[in-house]
Amino acid sequence: MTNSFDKAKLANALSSHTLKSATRFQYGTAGFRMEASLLDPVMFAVGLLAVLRSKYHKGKTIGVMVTASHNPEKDNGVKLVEPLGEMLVQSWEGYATELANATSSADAITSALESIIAKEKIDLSQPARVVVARDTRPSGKALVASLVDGVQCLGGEIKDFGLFTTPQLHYVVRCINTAGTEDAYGEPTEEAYYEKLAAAFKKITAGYPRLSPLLIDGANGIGAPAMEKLGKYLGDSFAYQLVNNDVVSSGKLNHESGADFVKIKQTKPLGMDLKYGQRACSLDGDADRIVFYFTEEDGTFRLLDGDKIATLAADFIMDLAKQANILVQREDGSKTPLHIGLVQTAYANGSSTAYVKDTLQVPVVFTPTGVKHLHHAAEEFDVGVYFEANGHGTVLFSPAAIKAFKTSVGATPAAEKAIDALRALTELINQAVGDALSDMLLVEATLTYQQKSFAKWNSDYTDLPSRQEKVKVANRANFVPIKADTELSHPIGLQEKINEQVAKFSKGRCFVRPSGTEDIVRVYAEAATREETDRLCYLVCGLVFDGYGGVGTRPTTFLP
Ligand code: NG1
Ligand code: ZN
Repeated sequence: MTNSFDKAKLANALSSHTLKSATRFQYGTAGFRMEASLLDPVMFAVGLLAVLRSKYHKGKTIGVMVTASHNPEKDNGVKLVEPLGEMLVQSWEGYATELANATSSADAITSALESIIAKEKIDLSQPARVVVARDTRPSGKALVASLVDGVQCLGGEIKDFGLFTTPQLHYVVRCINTAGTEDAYGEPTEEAYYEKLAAAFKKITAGYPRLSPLLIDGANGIGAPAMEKLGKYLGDSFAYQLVNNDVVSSGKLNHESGADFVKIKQTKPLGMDLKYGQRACSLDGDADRIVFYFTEEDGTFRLLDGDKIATLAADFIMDLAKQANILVQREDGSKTPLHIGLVQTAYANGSSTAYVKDTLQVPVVFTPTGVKHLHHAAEEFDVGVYFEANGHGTVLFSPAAIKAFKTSVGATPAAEKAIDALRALTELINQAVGDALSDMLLVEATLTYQQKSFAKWNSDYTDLPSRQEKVKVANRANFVPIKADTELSHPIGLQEKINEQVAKFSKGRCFVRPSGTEDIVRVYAEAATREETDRLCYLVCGLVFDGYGGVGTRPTTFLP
């Protein structure tokens, strides 16, 4: 067991990355995220922490993704990925915060490192392996170089995969760490990723007429070139047209485009000519979110968001399992039907929750915002379907479910076909993390198998009108969410005032929570009509702004 490191080497390496401003860093919902120009010391600290995390896991490979997802191009961010491709374990998020803030001096960083090594009993003689990738942001390359300095100064090995989508980085991390085991996830290369998805998609859709071409908005980010490459592997099995695929011009990334823009503004992206009868989708800046949409004949915009993707997927898998008569082996020796569950957050549309419970008759679990919470809850089911309304999510299959699919024999040709489709779905759906390209193919495979149009899919249930707004406040840390983000415990008194407003509206629901990725609080409202929804949202934004530290312009611009 070794617990000492070369302090002079650390001090020397830090001297090129010392924190010079008074910025306080915090590892939040999606890692560190802020203006790219502030991130250099953070990257160095993350390099150090990745080495410790790898040594803690006895040399397993740790992933680092450099991205700020749907945020503007000037921002960037970084998050750590665990050996099986999950997000960094929560108990280490505090260490990330401590180390990043300790980059102001050699003494501070040395003692922060020593304290983590002691607390976690890390044996520094273990090897350390780190892989890194980045999205198309211009700031990414230099930030990766700072990370490399951090990794190397503690003697870690680093492999740079260059430009990747976030889910591709998670995929390779899982592949590397499962190689040669019975859970082997695939070859850790970009090509193998495309090959795996394309082969599974072709298996499910074989023999069915192809759907009309899908318009894909690449948000002028990494999803665009990735889609072009995936398209080559899909060949004739999938027809699409890519727009917003300019990753060269500056300022275009996520600009009035991408999944977040489309979801929040409930309108098509810039750069897309969406005609009646066409089907479209938008990826976000790092291609881990996707939403679908179309327009009615009268031009009305219809959004098929994460809630609709979740219900489509749950319904499809339940149907296949029924046709295949899948029974899962339990630990007590019994065999019982597949236990399927759906995980949502407070941002899920109320109609979707009612549809899942009442029509699909599938249990729903609510977690706080942020996919790490949803992912965890989904692991409790044989098939755990989790999606945030914003289009970030996936479907997890338990080892027992995968075993049941592998060993089941269909009693009829139809049952055999359903089993084949279930097996292919376990290959098609990214098991590590929400993945826009994988989710896109999941939706398209489902719709192809069911020969279902977007309009038919949309008619499963009707969304209640909803609105999400941002309010800038002096200190968002004053807002403390409880009950899976549906209420606030602080500031004292605000929740009662929100409740008073909500009570005035038919089917009214409204909650306020601080964002973990932006310096704002979010206000979400739902009610029976568009007018009431907008009014409720406006009233609560006003409450927050006027009484609880609003700064800048009072948010009234969306008043009808
Ligand atoms: P914050 O900024 O904490 O609301 C946003 C999303 C989350 C999650 C993270 C990570 C909403 C309302 N919030 O978090 O769901 O996706 O970004 O990207 O969509
Ligand atoms: Zn994203």
